[in-house]
Amino acid sequence: MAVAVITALIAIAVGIWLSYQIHWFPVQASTQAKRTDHLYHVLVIATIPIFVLVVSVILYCVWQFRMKPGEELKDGPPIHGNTRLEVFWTALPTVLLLSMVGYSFVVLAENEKKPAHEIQIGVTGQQFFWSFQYPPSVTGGAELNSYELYLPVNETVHFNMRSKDVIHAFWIPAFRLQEDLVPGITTHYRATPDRIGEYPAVCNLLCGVGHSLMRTTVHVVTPAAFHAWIKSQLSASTASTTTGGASG
Ligand SMILES: [Cu+2]
Repeated sequence: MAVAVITALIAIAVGIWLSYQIHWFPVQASTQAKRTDHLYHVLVIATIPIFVLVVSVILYCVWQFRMKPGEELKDGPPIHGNTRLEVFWTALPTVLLLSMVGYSFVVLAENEKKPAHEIQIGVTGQQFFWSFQYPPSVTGGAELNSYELYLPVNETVHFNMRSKDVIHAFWIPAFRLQEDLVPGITTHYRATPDRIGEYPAVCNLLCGVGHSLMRTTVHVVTPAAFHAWIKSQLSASTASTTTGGASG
């Protein structure tokens, strides 16, 4: 018994150590990503002792209660119920599950909380590309429609997502956020990018033959670079309309 307990404790320790060595996810580029990853790691650590316990009980029973020579026609002892054991194996998973669900709920609520200040950006999905709408409240001028997604760092953005045809899903792995785009309704999520860089945004629902090409890049830049980009896009779009839109 002592050997079994020590082996189990070593297995738990090795499992938890391994969970720190494995890089589960891409780089964290939003405050939501940090909370989500922390939640994930807590869940992994909570499940390691349970996994070891279950496997230990299985191995012990396989070894202890195996059929020995001469027992081929024997039946097991007639046992009916064990109240203490049944209460234990109902109460423990209930407490564990409720605490994990509770923590997940807190993280979700925290990720979706409306901050004092946020910017609105429209996301349009269609077979097989993305476009982004920056309203006058963001551009300080006319509304801007672009095929590029630029975001200012450390500013919460509220995405308003619409689909023109079928269901798509707007997934930014580095932000750990994803939501479906459903024709006829507008869906939302909030992201607070907190790391300057370029990250992929991917359609994560099979939407047709061009689905695998439905990707773009999220550019997280300084607020100054963001406003400079908006300005350059606005002047480019007015230039193309005044010259008759040669580029189409
Ligand atoms: Cu798609």
